[in-house]
Amino acid sequence: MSEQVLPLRVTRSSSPDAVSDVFTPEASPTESQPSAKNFTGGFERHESDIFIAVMGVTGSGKSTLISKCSHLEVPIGHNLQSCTQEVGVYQCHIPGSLANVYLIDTPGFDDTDRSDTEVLREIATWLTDSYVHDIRLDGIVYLHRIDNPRMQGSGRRNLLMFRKLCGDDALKKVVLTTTRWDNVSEQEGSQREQELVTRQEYWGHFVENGSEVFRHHNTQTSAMSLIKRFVASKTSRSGVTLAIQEQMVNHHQALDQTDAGREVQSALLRQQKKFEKILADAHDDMQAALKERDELAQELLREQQEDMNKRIEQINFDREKLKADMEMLQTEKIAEVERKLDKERKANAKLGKLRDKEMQELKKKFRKSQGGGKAKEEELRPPAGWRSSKEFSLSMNSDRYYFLGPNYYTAKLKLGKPDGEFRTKTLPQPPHHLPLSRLAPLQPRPFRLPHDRLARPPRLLLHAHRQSLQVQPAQEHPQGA
Ligand SMILES: Nc1nc2c(ncn2[C@@H]2O[C@H](COP(=O)(O)OP(=O)(O)O)[C@@H](O)[C@H]2O)c(=O)[nH]1
Ligand SMILES: [Mg+2]
Repeated sequence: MSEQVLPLRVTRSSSPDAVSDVFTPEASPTESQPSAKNFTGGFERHESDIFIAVMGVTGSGKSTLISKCSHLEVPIGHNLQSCTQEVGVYQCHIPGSLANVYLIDTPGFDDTDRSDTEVLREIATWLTDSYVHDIRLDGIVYLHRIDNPRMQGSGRRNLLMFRKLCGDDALKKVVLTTTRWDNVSEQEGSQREQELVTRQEYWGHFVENGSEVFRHHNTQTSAMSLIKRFVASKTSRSGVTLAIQEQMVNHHQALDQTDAGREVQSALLRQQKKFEKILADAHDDMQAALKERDELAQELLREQQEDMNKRIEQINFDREKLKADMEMLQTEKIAEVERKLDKERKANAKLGKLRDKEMQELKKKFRKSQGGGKAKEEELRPPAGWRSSKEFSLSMNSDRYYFLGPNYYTAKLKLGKPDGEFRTKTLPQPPHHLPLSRLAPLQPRPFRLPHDRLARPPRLLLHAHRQSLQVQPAQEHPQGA
């Protein structure tokens, strides 16, 4: 076993009223000690902790479900591309329960962006590493879109991979959950659900082995009632061991020897055979094209051969990657995270230098403009291209406020308290530090305020260097928000 431990991204939940409610501790792989705390965002492990993996096809609603339970920003895909590339752990509180629930977001198989080998490696790395640190899953939610008329392609592939990852013993902890009921009629949905449950090759086998079926209606209540099932059935012995954990951790098998790994391996071999056949045919066709001096055909066949060779090369690469055992998976993951952190550190350092330079220039400008010591307000005006001082304002829309202020100002919000006093609150800074001239298309940044505690409209104070400017909030919704 490696002495290092994976720096996993864990997102903690907090009150929905919090101004800035997401934080992702960045444990350095070299600093952190091997401990189950790495899987719980630094929290102490408790017997009552509940770990639930959320799996299913890309777009089935895994991240949406998790964000409904945790009130956290979970990257959600709004086009065909997937968002969840890595396993992410999200902590949530269940009202009326003292248990900490950790929901584990996972990438789906048969994805447009990643090969099944990569996805399996990612999931296997998390499952084996957590298992080694004594974390057992208390449940697995498998999501399926009920508006999918047929179980084909990605749906079948994911279900098969899911079954191989779990093994039959773990199926009693699975809740097969359908999403997107808003896209089908009750009758249509019920028919499909019935078909899923009765057909052996779909969910029949799962249900026979103790899996439950649940309809998720894309509301928070529905999401909570799904999670509460696991809370209710939690006992000190309710955690399960998945087949892949048993095979890789307890039996020291390499990924390509596990059931899930074998499945990916045989799919790769099927593809390889197909490509080799195309290559052989292209070779014969090329002989004929050469004989007939057909240059266009030769050109097209060459392109096809190149394409097939590349694909076969990729398959060989993927097959090699499947040969990893648990230690190799972890070592390579740590190296990957270190590379990413290093890249981020370099980018931040570059950004910092750029910002310092701009700050120096701004300071110089201010000093010059202050002449006899009296500040000129022009310097604080928005740069050219900004329409009016409204952009320096808060805009109110129910309990959401949009801060459109420029990055170089420390924005402090004055909240009127019922006793007539003000209390100031520092607003979260926009994430990027850009020069003022490039700020015009700044994204509105929504945040929440304790509405009931506001006696009068808030005022925004912008401090820039030694000058400050007070702006009253605009009452309307900002453009584009
Ligand atoms: N209409 C509808 N859309 C949904 C539902 N659940 C998720 N979505 C949308 O489906 C898309 C993909 O969801 P996401 O949670 O990223 O799926 P993931 O890839 O499984 O994590 C997003 O645009 C969601 O807003 C649902 O029950 N009904
Ligand atoms: Mg996702």
